[in-house]
Amino acid sequence: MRLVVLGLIVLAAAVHAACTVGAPCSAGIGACYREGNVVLCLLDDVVVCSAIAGLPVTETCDDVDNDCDGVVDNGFAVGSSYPCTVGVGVCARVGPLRCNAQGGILCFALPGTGSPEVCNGLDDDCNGLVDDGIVC
Ligand SMILES: [Ca+2]
Ligand SMILES: [Ca+2]
Ligand SMILES: [Ca+2]
Repeated sequence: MRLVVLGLIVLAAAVHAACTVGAPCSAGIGACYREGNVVLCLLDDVVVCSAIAGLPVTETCDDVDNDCDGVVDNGFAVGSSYPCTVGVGVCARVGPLRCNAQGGILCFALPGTGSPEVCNGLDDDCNGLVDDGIVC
């Protein structure tokens, strides 16, 4: 019985040269992703990998796909459907809300750089005041 199994393994490896025993492979996605090596070639694209996917856990707001469904932080009000703004005046920039590694939600954008205030009806120096400190 053991000899038959070994014979099949050799045959499969010879016919499907695309598969290489020892080549890198992986199992799982998101936080469940694990790397390993091919230990057995079966059919085209069907290999036995030494990697064993991690176990999914409840999704938390941490910029990680904890439940291993391929979507990071699903179930939280984050992503491109939830725009937010950072900065004021001409420095205001819009970005998506995202979870951070500490379990909080942040606005994923960097405010622009201000410039000296000029009389134009805009808050050029981004201090929240329009045309302040100058005479228009
Ligand atoms: Ca997820
Ligand atoms: Ca998460
Ligand atoms: Ca101004």
